[in-house]
Amino acid sequence: MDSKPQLTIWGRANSVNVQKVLWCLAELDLPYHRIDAGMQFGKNDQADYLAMNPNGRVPTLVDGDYVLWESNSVMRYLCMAYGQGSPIYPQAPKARAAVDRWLDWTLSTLQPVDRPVFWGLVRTPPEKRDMVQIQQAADAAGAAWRVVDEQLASRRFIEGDQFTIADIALGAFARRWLGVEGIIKPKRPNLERWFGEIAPRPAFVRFIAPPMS
Ligand SMILES: N[C@@H](CCC(=O)N[C@@H](CS)C(=O)NCC(=O)O)C(=O)O
Repeated sequence: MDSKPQLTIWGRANSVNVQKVLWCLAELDLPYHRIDAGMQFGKNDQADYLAMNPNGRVPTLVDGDYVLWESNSVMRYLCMAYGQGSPIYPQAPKARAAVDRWLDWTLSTLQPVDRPVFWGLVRTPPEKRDMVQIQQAADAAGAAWRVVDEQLASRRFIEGDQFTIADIALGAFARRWLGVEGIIKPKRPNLERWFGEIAPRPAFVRFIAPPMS
């Protein structure tokens, strides 16, 4: 595999799914070029973009003539292609599968309940917010975060002593959950302890910590 990749990421930097990929790239110390696309930047509804990603969603990775969409798959690919055995995506089957399940879990379980909370409180003007619906979604999100909190009760990172791309996927969503205000959230002390540990990482500071929009 080429040791000097020519990577392009399509996607706006305030998208949680783009943020995960940018964080992963930084952890792997990989150079890349990012092109704004999605929401106010448009482009993702254009034929050229849809030819790369028929979902019309961001992010999309372009690596030479190879094109890949789905943020978690992009993170896995970057680790496998350019991570040179990086511990952020362990190779042993059990350890790798344990990381993978959190990537699946964020998409299948967490994102559906995070989305209404984030959109309601960050991307909807106060006068248009349905606080009853937002709190219902927040209750469901709080229940989902309990699973993470319990896992973290006996682990430094989500899968043990090693920071992995599972911490990236969860950390990008945790920044939103812990960052929104105006809802009742259950106390999750292990989650907060873990968050305090990942938040100083330079890639988190650069890509995840900036104000939500
Ligand atoms: N499962 C996909 C979801 C992609 C997705 O829904 N991206 C959102 C942003 S987080 C999007 O493209 N929204 C439309 C837009 O930005 O115009 C992934 O993880 O890549």
